[in-house]
Amino acid sequence: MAFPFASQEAVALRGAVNFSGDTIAALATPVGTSAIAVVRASGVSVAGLAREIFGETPPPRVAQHADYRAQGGELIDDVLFTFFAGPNSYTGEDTLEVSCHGNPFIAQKLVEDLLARGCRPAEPGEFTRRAFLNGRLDLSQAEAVMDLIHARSERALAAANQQLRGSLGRRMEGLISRLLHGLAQIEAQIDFPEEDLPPENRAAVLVEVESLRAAVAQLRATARYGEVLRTGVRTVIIGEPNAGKSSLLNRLVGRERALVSAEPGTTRDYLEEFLTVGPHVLRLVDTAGLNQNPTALERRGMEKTMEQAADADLFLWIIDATRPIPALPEVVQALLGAGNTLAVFNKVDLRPGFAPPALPYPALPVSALSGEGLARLSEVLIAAADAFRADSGEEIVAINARHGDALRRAAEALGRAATGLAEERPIELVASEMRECLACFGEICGRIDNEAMLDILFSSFCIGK
Ligand SMILES: Nc1nc2c(ncn2[C@@H]2O[C@H](COP(=O)(O)OP(=O)(O)OP(=O)(O)O)[C@@H](O)[C@H]2O)c(=O)[nH]1
Ligand SMILES: [Mg+2]
Repeated sequence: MAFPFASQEAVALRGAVNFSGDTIAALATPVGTSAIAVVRASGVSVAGLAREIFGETPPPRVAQHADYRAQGGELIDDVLFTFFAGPNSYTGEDTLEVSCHGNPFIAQKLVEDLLARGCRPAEPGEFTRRAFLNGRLDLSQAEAVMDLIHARSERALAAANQQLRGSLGRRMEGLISRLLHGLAQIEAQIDFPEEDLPPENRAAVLVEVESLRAAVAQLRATARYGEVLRTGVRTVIIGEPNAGKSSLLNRLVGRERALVSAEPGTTRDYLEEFLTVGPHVLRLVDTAGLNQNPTALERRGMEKTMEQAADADLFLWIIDATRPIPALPEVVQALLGAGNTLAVFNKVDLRPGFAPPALPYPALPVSALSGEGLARLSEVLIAAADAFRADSGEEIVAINARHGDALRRAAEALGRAATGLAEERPIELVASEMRECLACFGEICGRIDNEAMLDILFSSFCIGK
């Protein structure tokens, strides 16, 4: 699983971050009552600690049953513990995992005992950070660990698993080797400054640079899907007051989440619920109705609706099938398009045989009351969520915002390199742009010497991970 660049990187970085030899410990499971809780420690003194606590150097990777006694001899719990000898552990260091009864008080006592024996409390994400620094994971894989923990849907899980297994790393390796190939053709010439690169070689490198630009653009296009996978498809329910927006939300999530009443203007503020549809998860937002002549309070509700609309991936425009199609405020109307909007004609129980009129959006008849049309609505929602997938490769590649930023800078450098080649600028300048692009590519999988950036990245993890 380790990425070929990662271990070289780790060697370079260990110096940079002053990789101290301390041993960290933390609770790896959530605080609360559960069947079991897991405490773990990682670092140079782990083997010694295991000997001290359990009276022997445990064989690696074998779960053992033992009494856990605190330093003072007090029995804390009977536990299962597993010792992992570095480098064959998650962090790459000697690691100890202790499973105790899932009582937060017991787990806390275990952690306190490990601290009393010389461990230091782990920072958020520090186990994974050590895994990265020790070359066990590249940076995109470390991020995938986080995605895996937070995945809420089948697709998000599949994408995280593939990234953990190096899908993005492999994609980047391919780009890096193509870039290096182009760069090598130029660098060879730089050694002979009196001769410029022959025009046919310039042309060949330009073709390669253009093809790399296209590949980078393709990868950047997966950012939207990445966001959709990581945060859910932001699906905003809009429409006239009383159209049945809240009723539909309740029906979809299967409980009385939002207040419903026959009085228009019931929903004043927006509310959010996660909804799993097939392999996707939607972040469903119910909003205040869009009114032609709002009162002051309704206007404030509508402003919130518009804020939500501005961030939407998808719109469910709920239209009361018993009434004429209402006009929407222009700012909202401008956001709707055939690719992001479903016109949902509600209350068709009151209009048997109703057929939706032609609109520039796919239209569906439903009844939030009877449930009619909701199975079809789910299918359409799944297809709409699938449509965010921009990459048709076998593996799901869906970049995150950090990757997107590095790729944007890579694309800019490639653009400047292409201009330089086309306009016959000095070849050194072209080479320097290509090296800039190489540095941006490298950031994605972890050729990073920026400790502040690593701090930000790993601090978003939980403690114990
Ligand atoms: N017959 C019928 N009535 C419905 C249906 N859906 C909603 N209603 C009724 O329509 C009224 C308004 O429903 P709500 O869900 O509160 O409508 P809303 O769009 O959230 O309204 P606001 O929050 O005021 O904007 C309620 O009396 C619902 O019972 C439906 O499919 N069929
Ligand atoms: Mg409502």
